Amino acid sequence: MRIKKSEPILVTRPLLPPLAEFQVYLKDIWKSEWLTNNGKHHQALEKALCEYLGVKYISLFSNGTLALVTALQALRITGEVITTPYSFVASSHSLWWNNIKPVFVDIDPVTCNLDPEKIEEAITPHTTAILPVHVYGTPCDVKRIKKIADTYGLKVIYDACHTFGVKIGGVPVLNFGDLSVMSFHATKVFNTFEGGAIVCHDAATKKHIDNLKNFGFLDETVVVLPGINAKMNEVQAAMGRLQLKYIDGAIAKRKRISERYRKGLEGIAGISCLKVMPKVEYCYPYFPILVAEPGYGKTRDALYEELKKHNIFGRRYFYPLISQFPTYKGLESAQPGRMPVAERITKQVICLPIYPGLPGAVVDLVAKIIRDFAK
Ligand code: T4K
Repeated sequence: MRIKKSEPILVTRPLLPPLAEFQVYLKDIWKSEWLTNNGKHHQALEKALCEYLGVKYISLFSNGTLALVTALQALRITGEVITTPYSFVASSHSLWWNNIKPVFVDIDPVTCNLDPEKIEEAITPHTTAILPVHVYGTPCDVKRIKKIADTYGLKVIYDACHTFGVKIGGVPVLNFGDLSVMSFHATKVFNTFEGGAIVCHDAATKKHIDNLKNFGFLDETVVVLPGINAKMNEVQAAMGRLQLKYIDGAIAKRKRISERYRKGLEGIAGISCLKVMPKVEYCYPYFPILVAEPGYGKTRDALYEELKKHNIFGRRYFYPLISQFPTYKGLESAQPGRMPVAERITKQVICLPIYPGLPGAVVDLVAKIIRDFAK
């Protein structure tokens, strides 16, 4: 199979339901003349998501970053927060926007998530919370993180932006931690163009979060908090409602693509895929591979460029590490050599294209290019 120059294969493409079905929603929104501020589609999506995801309370947001910023506000987190350097920058930027100092801790080489073994030694009298990320949708070691948090009286806010509908032993991963934050960006498994959410476990917290995302308004004339505007609008919410109709099929297709990659890449020296964890139901948002130069014979960046020559645009999520960006690199916890696992993996990773419409033949071709380039 050859890929036409005019049709690059991108790392991800949005889930787009049939336009005609979306137009039905748009007509309804036009007719109602209600565009935002907790409209009927917003309310319906919150209800539908609670049912689909198996969570009690959800507050929709205009994007995942504002949801992260607001989650930290909601729990009044201050001082230092332990987090991972191996994520999208928004995870740490949410701390910066709250004037909180991120303390970076190394990751586990199997899951690429915050290593629970290394959390305790990073706790100081200023630590108030842990902000782990379920990277690539692989759940963190939620039980051990809870134990540490309980021992030291810390809050846990999960960045669950990659974990749509993920379950561990049948339990939704979103039910762990004090709060979980989701992203419904166009590139995610489930999208509302831009969008996000906070999952919480009680009605009072949801009310507090809803106030925070709406300027702090309690009613027409009472403002109880210095809230922000982070509301999801009706067009976004309608897109979410429609996505739910197609989401199971989309995740099933992602699963098939993931399995096809694993098979196609089997036995290539120096190329490894992330381990499939037992009892986990995944949503397959990304398909990362690690390129170990000594075994493979070529560097990660050489393979990345080779794929581009074939019109295949993987992405090096997450390179560089967040701790290597100018905003953070002066921090003590960010110093080179402090996080050897993250420092290695960030130089080895390429996320290969994965999205529901990706043809199986392209998956086979990508695997073949990777195999042939090693020779
Ligand atoms: N925490 C974590 C762990 C996250 O991964 C993210 C977001 C957040 C927090 C923050 O949530 P949000 O505030 O974004 O809701 C993309 C996304 O913009 C970002 O949402 C995502 N993580 C991150 C991992 O990836 P870029 O800068 O790589 O996006 P971009 O524009 O280069 O697009 C990536 C690929 O997708 C390209 O190959 C093009 C393709 N694409 C993109 C868009 C926007 C499409 O085919 N259609 C599209 O509409 O950040």
